[in-house]
Amino acid sequence: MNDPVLHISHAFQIYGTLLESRPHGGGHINDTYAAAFGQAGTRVRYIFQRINHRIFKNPPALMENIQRVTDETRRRLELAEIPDISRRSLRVIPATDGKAFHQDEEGGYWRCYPFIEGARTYDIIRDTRQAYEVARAFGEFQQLLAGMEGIRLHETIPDFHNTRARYERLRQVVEEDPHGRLSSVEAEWKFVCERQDMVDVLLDLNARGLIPERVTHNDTKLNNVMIDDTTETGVCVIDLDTVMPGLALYDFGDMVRTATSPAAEDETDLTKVRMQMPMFEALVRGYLTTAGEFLNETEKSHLVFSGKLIALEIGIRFLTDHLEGDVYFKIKRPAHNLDRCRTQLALVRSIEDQEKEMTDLVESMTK
Ligand code: ADP
Ligand code: GN1
Ligand code: MG
Repeated sequence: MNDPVLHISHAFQIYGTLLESRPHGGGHINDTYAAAFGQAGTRVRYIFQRINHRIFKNPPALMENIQRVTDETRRRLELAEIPDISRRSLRVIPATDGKAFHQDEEGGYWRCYPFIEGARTYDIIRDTRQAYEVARAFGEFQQLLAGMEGIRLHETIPDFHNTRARYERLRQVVEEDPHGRLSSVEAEWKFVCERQDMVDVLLDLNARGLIPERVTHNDTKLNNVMIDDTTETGVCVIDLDTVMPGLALYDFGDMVRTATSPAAEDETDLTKVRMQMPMFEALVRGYLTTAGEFLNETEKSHLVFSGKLIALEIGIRFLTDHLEGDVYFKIKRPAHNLDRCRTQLALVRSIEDQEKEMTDLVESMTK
């Protein structure tokens, strides 16, 4: 059997026998497997992940971050006497040598978490309740980490949300056009160029001390929160590779990007892509219940902008990857990254069309 989990699961502190394992989830970056173990007559599942070492250059430092972050969220939940803590925060299962990861013979880095049962992730938003819950959960995650002591977390990907750097990289790739694909993306490149002024806004506000660096998740896609099957509440924030110093607005912006449109990220019918106001309202409401207590006025007044910016930023990244020959995001078909880019830019336009109403709404909810 060509199942990598078969070769590495023994290297983790897990009791019992491996019954089965299979690829799991649809993330663009890591390789994820769900594996079941027999433990004294009970079937218990775990998640195994091979960290994408090409993208995350220093997996031991990344796992040090995750260990600290999961310890801190658990400690805070315990202090607050929250029930069901083992489903509310990821827990790193140590390797047999005590490390937070195991390195296989090919140099691959593996980690293991308990499988959060009775919950699932969604790629497309279903209703306003989910939008509220996802935003509440990510806000709570930021809140739990706000007082974390010790040294600054490692930057697992430097300049991850540096939109100026993302724009400049695209410009460079456009100039080089290594795969001769530029002629088919003239419209997208023009769209981005026309919005170049946006890329410095949050960076400037941060440089001027108006919005602070915080511990943020930085990849707050809808499908990075597990939603409980029964209660429909957001139980656990997952995908912690990019938890590092960042801006709260990057997190809110990625929620707007992924939880307001009824279309898939790679939808080819762009008429389906739109920012839906009820979802946005639910996101703001959910986020403010937890993050409202620490956000400053400048952050609150840029909630709408952050959605537009992060949609543009990820659009820029998909376009860059398309021009570079699909070296970063996993693809399933030719021009997949271009399709993804187009949905992001369509979303930017939809936000622009509704910006005034969105801004009025946030004002009415924050005054
Ligand atoms: P990627 O970085 O590739 O997006 P994720 O960490 O988000 O990887 O995992 C991919 C998917 O696997 C998630 O969307 C989720 O559905 C599932 N998953 C991840 N961790 C767990 C877990 N501990 N319990 C249950 N499902 C999980
Ligand atoms: C990637 O790992 P995943 O699929 O949750 C990417 C995000 C992008 C997202 C676009 C480490 O997230 O930054 O916003 O795809 N993660 C990394 O869907 O680059
Ligand atoms: Mg993910």
